[in-house]
Amino acid sequence: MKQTPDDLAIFGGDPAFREKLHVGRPNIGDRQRLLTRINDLLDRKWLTNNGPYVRELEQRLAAMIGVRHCIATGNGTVALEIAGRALGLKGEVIVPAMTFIATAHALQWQGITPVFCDIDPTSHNIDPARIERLITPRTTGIVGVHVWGRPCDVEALAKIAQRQNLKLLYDAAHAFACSYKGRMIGNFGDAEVFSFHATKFFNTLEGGAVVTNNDELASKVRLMRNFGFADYDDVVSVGTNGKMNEVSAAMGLTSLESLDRFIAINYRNYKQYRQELEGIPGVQLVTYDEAERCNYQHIILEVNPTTAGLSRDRLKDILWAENVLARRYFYPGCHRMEPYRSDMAGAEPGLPETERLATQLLSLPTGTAIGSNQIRQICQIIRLAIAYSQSAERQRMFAGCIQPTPLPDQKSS
Ligand code: T4K
Repeated sequence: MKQTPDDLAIFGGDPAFREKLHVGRPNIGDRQRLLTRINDLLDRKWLTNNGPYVRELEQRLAAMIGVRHCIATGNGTVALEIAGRALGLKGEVIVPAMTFIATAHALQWQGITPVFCDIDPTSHNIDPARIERLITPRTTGIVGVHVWGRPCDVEALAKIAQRQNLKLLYDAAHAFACSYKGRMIGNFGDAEVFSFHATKFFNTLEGGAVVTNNDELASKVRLMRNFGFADYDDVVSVGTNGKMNEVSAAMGLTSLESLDRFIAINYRNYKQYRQELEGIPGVQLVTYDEAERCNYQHIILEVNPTTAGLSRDRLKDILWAENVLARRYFYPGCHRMEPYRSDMAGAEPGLPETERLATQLLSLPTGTAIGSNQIRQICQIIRLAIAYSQSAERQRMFAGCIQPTPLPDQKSS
């Protein structure tokens, strides 16, 4: 365990960890059960196209969420594209910029213009108070994102959508197994979309789902997921290939059996981070409402550079030197990425909270790959870095010591 700032790797100490600690390391359930399922599906020779594992997974997910329809897809992005298309989104759609780029791209990919709305600085979710001023005659919908799994203000958004006759879709990529006022996420808006990507706490390797209580919408989504085929040789609508394959569904069924364990580990990690980071000036952990169901899959730090005496980026560099690959989710905000950055060139984005938080949030490793001892060390590194940087004299040295972060090298490790 590092004792003094001089032990920090950024100043020449040994890195705290020999192996890199990633954000988003996949959780894997019972391997034997997974392999048995994979053997079964190979024997069955039914590998994709609405196979038995996909149908079983859809039923289990719908039952767990308490929603009428669950349509499994190849990933969360295609689920967003299909749901948006089935809802008839076109023209302009209001979205937060504080999200993964897929939320905006899923619209833009279909010729829909995402109109970026600022977020509430407390919840990090789209701010309902700022939506109506963005509505134009071309606006057809709102896409809310339950960032970090903390629900959007679903009541306020429903009122706006109803008043303005807009469709309401939720990107619930972070919010699988979370609830709002006891009702599971998946039951709000016209439809909600999950991602079951490898980095999500519940994963199907790649995967996603559209969930809805609207029967007509569900039928449209099912058709669109499979090229618009209603039957052999019978195409009744435009469609794409959004299908989930059987290996992914086998992974999903296996992950589902370990869901409670994954959540318990995430919760334990969250509580430890919370306890260890308590009282460190300038860093605040994003907290969760423990009265609700929550997956606790994101450990998000908000770094106040004035109080902490160092910026989020500097803290990230210090952690990376220790092989803790903390991530700047979501930086720099969708509106500062292409093609949106060029489309808005010269225009004032009008997203002050998004801009500020994009420079202050840092995602830390959690999940089944991270243990208590590692969390203790990560928090100690943060504690030492901040204690050190708060001395004005040392701060100047600090500024000189730290080089810009290289591109993530985990892909080559
Ligand atoms: N909406 C929201 C709000 C989302 O967050 C996402 C996805 C979507 C929509 C779209 O859903 P999908 O179409 O992806 O189903 C990652 C994920 O690729 C992405 O799924 C996720 N959000 C996003 C938040 O994170 P990157 O570019 O940061 O991924 P990458 O490759 O840097 O991986 C992250 C870390 O995970 C790395 O440090 C290494 C580790 N990792 C990753 C993979 C794939 C592993 O240890 N093993 C693995 O197999 O986007």
